[in-house]
Amino acid sequence: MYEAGKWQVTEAMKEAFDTHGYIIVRNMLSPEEVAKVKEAVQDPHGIQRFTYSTEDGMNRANRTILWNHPGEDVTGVLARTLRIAGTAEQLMGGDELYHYHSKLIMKDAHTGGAFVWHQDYGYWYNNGCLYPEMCSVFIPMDGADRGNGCLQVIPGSHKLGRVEHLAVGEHYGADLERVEQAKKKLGHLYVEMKAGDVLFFHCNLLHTSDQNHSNRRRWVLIVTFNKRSNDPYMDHHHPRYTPMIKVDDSAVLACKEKSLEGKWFMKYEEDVTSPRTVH
Ligand SMILES: O=C(O)CCC(=O)C(=O)O
Repeated sequence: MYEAGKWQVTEAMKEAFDTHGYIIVRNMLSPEEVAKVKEAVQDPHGIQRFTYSTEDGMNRANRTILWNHPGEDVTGVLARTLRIAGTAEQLMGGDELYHYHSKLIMKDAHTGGAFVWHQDYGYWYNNGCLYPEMCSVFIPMDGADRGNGCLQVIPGSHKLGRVEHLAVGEHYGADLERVEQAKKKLGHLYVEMKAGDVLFFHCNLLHTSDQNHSNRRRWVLIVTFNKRSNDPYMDHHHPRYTPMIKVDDSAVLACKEKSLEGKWFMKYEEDVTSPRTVH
């Protein structure tokens, strides 16, 4: 549970992250902060202009907005706070992290698509990242539960190493035989979260989410980081090492910047992380 002004990553949190491949921090964003970030991500004149749709291969789709550099607007400031970037850095062992990319996944009411079981490193491996020394921070904008397609994880699966990934619709999915065996051995968890809770997870943690058949949308902001020491060995559609300036936690509410300059938004055809079968 997060307490403003008192937050620190403890040995117990680091141990939990190393053991299970994730930690959940409840109430890490205040309702006021969530409202501010939500207003920004919903603004039709803001990042919404960069939306594209990704089919799930099962007749549904999610809408996505992806940007490579954090920038100075509230989404970029949040990603660079000590609370988010600093916590991720400590959980990943203390080496310098840089912003790899962020995205808003819009799993809309009634129409939102699924994500097949995968590891983020299953994608990022192909980008010239030698080590699985990367992580994601999952920041729901809405309550996420079994009904509207919350994230599901296999605790401890980050220790399996990289599992083979194959094309499923417009996603790459982990080899299902491995996933089934891992579920039998390690169990499987629905990560139900309120807006304001934050999930930090390792890039080899197997995760998935179901389609959204409910009348409640499930939007999430996902911030991803790589280690400076794991600078990708080739140019690709996400940044190689770029220094990241961390900011104080108070910067979220203080942020007035609306400019999206320098964020390097991805176009649908540039996001080659996914196999493209439907256009
Ligand atoms: O939003 C979700 O349910 C999962 C997103 C995800 O796993 C991804 O974008 O790689």
